[in-house]
Formats: sequence, structure tokens, C-alpha cells
Amino acid sequence: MKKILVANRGEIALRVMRSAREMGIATVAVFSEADRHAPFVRYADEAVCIGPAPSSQSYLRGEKIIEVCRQVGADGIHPGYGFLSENASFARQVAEAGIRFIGPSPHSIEVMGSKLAAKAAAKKYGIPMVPGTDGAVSDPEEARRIALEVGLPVLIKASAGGGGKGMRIVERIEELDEQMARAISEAESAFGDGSVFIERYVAGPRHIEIQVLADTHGHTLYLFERECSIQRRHQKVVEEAPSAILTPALREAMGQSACDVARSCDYVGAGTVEFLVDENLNYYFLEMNTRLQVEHPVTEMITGIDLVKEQIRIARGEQLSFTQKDLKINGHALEIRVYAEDPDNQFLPDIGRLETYRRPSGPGVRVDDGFEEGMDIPIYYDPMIAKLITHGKDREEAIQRMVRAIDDYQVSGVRTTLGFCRWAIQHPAFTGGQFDTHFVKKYFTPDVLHQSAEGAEEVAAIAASWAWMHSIIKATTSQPAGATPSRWKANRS
Ligand code: MV4
Repeated sequence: MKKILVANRGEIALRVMRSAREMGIATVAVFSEADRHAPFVRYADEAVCIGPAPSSQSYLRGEKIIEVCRQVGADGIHPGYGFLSENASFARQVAEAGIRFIGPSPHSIEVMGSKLAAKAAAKKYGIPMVPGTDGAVSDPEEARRIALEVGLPVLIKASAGGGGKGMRIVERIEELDEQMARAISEAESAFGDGSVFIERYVAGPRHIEIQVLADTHGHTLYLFERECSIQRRHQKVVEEAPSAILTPALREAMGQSACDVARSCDYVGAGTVEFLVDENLNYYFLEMNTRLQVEHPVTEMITGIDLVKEQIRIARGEQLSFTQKDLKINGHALEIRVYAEDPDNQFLPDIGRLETYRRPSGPGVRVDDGFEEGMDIPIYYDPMIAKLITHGKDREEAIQRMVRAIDDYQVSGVRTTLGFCRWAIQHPAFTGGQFDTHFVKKYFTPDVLHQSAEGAEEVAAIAASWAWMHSIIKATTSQPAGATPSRWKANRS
């Protein structure tokens, strides 16, 4: 592979190109009109505009992207995450055009894209799964029998869903018929596939996922876990590796299960197997994501492995250069997602211009971002500004380092989730490792961001400066210049 086209934008496009460049591989960016001045476009060796801002007219145009590959002579495509990354027919078209798709086969994407097909494949390997139906359910009598057998509450899930889309909880048996009918019609209109299945509802679970790598020579191994329980409406907020609750034995069992899930669909490349873990440390297979994930950096920090380079090596047909025994966990890593969202206003996107944008740095701090000071955050895409990652010798150091890095981050012009993340990682439930997927729902209200000791100090300082300004205004009846407190400070807590 001599030239890779990155079919994505923002931080992940930049992150992929950096690894390609270190391997002596040329890079090609494709970009929309909204991203003309983005860092990833400038960083690439070549860049081609593929259409207007909306994704449907740019980043989702598979045929156009393959045509660009032909024009520039690219022999590989890295899809990043989102957009075309889990589109089996795109992966197939790429292969048919004689270009390497840096990812798994269309078959693997298809199997894992259907939750029912994924469960059927995993079942053959004896992977632990939540009790429930094996296949799609549409008959109300059968649904009733299963619900009573596994025990209420149950969850109705769409086979074509994922990431929480199309899920319905049923607490009482009288609600089952109606919820089934709704789930089926919703799945039909959202995914064009009305297949749903039923599982017992696991209350208060942790969401732990395992990173796997598989080469084309039959080697499959796991790069430990990522704890992703701190999420808000299925959007991850904080990710960490390793998880504070796994024992070495459980880690190994889950790792083996994850490798078996990968084998069950003949997986090749980097993938992630998601599990639920209940309060008794039972684990259950949920789904497999057949792409590089947003939170992959925490795995890179604790293993020292560059996952993008491994993806590229695997796509070139090389053998993995290490074995399971070679892999060790080194220290602890945290990632927070910095979104241009307003925690005071139901996390609505707060798009606008990054008036001030200064990254933290120093020992153990990594920032994966795709913006620069003065840039506008486009309304067309996900409002993630950056991923802030810290690494330390242990969990406590990683957390302290993250607090420091958040405090060193200077952003103004848009509201961000920095203060929200700062609150989350300092919460006693988080520092004590006692949390589940309901953490944000349980503990967060906007006022928690306005009552910290430091916040109180800032309010006092601002009040004092106002009093001082007033005394000047009274004395001189003229406006003082430059006395407005900087907005990044105001945004911080
Ligand atoms: C569940 C569950 C409880 N019991 N399945 C949500 C995303 C999708 N991957 C599966 N999800 C869940 N499946 C059973 N049988 C709870 C969730 C769930 C969840 C899972 C992972 C991370 C966050 C979550 C938030 C709410 C619900």
C-alpha cells in the first residue's frame, strides 16, 4: 500500500493520516465544502472536494469516493468511524474496484450489523448472552411466553438497531403487546427491517468492551478492555482502560470470549466486542463494532500499540508482530469527549466560532482534535471538538492528570462539556469505581456545575471586579476598557 485515501473528516482523519505518514504511506483527504479549511485537509498530501456540506452529498457518497481513489491512484481506503465505516456494500464496492478496504470483510460487517445474526454466530461458540429469544419475534403469544420465562422487566431490541436505537423496556406484562407493535413499526421505518427480539433487562449494568485484532493468517488476540459506562443517552462521556472492576481471571475470560466472537464471523482487522457486566460480575455479549472506535486511544496508551498502524499492516496481509503473551497493561488511561454542547441547556449543540482554543500538553497528555483557534464548528456534523486523553502510572494519577489537563484547556466562543467531564471524573462514585450506565441520569443536574468550591471563588472574583468597575464608573462616568472576564474562564466550571 503506497497511498491511502481517508474517507472521513475531523480528528479521526488527521489521526489516521499521521500513522500512515509514519509508515511512509502517502495520504489523500476527501472533504466537503464546509471542511475546506480544516487541518486534516491541509495535512493530507492531496485533497479533493467531493461535494456540499451535508454528509449525504459528501462523506456518504461511496461511488464518488471510489472514483477519487482511481483518479489519484490510491490503493487503500481507511473509513475511520461513522459514515461508511460499517457499510458492507461500500466495503464490497471498494474490493471490486481493486482497492484495499482497511477493515473487515463485507461478510463480517453484515453478520455483526444484524444483532440476530451476531447472536446466532456467537451462540455456536458458547459466548455468554442475556437470556432471551434466539430469533425474531412477531407473534404476541410467543412474546408473552418468553417474557414470562426470562422474567420481567424485558427489553425489546431491533435486530438492525445498535447503540441503543430502537430499544424498549417492558415492566409489566400488560404493556408487552403494545410495546412490541411499536418496536416493530419503529424498526421498520427507521431501519427498513422490522425484526425485533426480547432479552431480560439487566438493571444497572456496566458497559465494558474488548478491543480485538485479527490478521489474515488466523491469529486473533485481545488488547484488554475499555470501561465505557459513563455515558449520556448512549453517547459516551468518559472512557478508561483498564476497568476498575475486572479481575485478571475475568479479563482473560472476556478476552477469550471476544476473540471467539471475532472468529465466529471470520473477523479480520481491528474490532470491538461489547459486553454488559452485571453487579455479580456476570458478563453478556451485546454486539460487535466492526470499525476503529472513537475511544481507541485509551487502549493505545496502556498497550503502546498504534491501532491504525496495525489495521494497515493487517490490510497489507502481514502477520501480527506480537502474541497475546507479549501484551501487558501499562498504567491507566482516561479519555473524555469534548463536545461543543451546553450542559446548562440539555446538551444542545453550541456551534459557533472557537474564539480561543489552546490545548493542554505536558507529560501523559494526548489531544486528538481537528480544529484550530478561529475556526467555525460546522453545524452539519457531530459537534465533537476533541478527545482529551491522559495516561498515568495508576488510575488516581490518570484522573488527577485529567483534571489538570481540563483546567489547562482554554476554549471560548462555544460552550463545551469540559466542566461536565471534570465534574464526572471527580464524583465520589467515579473515583471510588462504584458506577454503572445510569451514572449521569442518577447524579447529574446542571446546578452541580455551578456549586464547586472553585466555582464559588470565581463568582466571588467576578463580583469583586464588578464592584471595582462600578466604583470607577461612578468616579469617572466612563466605561473601563478590557474589564470583561475572559469567557473561557466563565465556561470552565
Ligand atoms: C441492554 C441493557 C440491559 N439489558 N440489554 C444499550 C446499547 C445497546 N448496545 C445495548 N444496550 C443495552 N442493552 C439488556 N438485556 C442495557 C443497555 C443499555 C446500555 C448499554 C451500554 C451502555 C449504555 C447503556 C445505556 C442504557 C441501556
